Amino acid sequence: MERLLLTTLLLPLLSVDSATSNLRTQALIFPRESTTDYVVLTPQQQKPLYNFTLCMKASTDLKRDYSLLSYATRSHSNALLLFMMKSGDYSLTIGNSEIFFSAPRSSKGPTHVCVSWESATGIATLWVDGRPQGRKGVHRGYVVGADAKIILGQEQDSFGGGFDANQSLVGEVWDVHLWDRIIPVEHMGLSWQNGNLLDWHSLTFQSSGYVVIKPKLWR
Ligand SMILES: *[C@@H]1O[C@H](CO)[C@@H](O)[C@H](O)[C@H]1NC(C)=O
Ligand SMILES: *[C@@H]1O[C@H](CO)[C@@H](O)[C@H](O)[C@H]1NC(C)=O
Ligand SMILES: [Ca+2]
Repeated sequence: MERLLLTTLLLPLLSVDSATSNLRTQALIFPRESTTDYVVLTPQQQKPLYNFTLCMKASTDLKRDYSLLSYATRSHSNALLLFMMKSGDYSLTIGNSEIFFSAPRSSKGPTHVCVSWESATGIATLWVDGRPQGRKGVHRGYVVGADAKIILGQEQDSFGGGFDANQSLVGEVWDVHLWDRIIPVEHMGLSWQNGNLLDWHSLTFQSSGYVVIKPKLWR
């Protein structure tokens, strides 16, 4: 009886926690600077990444560093981190090894960024607004672990935590897609491509703190 009561009390709480939605027309807004506002994304499959492509769109007018996507494992809090530097350079960290790409600072409005990486060669390629920004080598031979916390809005210094308000994203993100492979060059920067690990059109996520979902302002 007590157990039944507990189950009926807990179930509605648990079911609102993590949901799968089609966010095709929607953006996630992080309206304020904080260490408490973030979204945890659950991939469609948990698998180690030998290759990946990550694409996302973001809009912010921050003039400091901020995290675009933070993927932590228990052994590496920066297993995969896409981070924007105050300078306007992009930082990509793979297994705690960091490289930088200088890219044209888009004046305002949204940025569409894609990054791919291949373990066998360590080659990473950054694309901004559909244009390649160059290739660099980082952490050849590393494998991005499967058991991960994938977080938007905050940068993890530990598994699922260690947030710093100075690295939080204040702004909005949408069209986040992650593949376990390098997608063809002609598809980089096309928003209709759906990731097989993270798919904005079928996204399982859980938000914490002050995060708002609204129709996209930009395509
Ligand atoms: C990663 O990509 C390389 C070629 O780019 C391919 O040979 C390899 O099989 C891929 N690995 C996996 C696990 O998909
Ligand atoms: C945030 O950055 C500012 C300027 O660099 C610094 O003065 C402040 O102490 C930082 N705050 C935190 C919480 O790290
Ligand atoms: Ca940090």
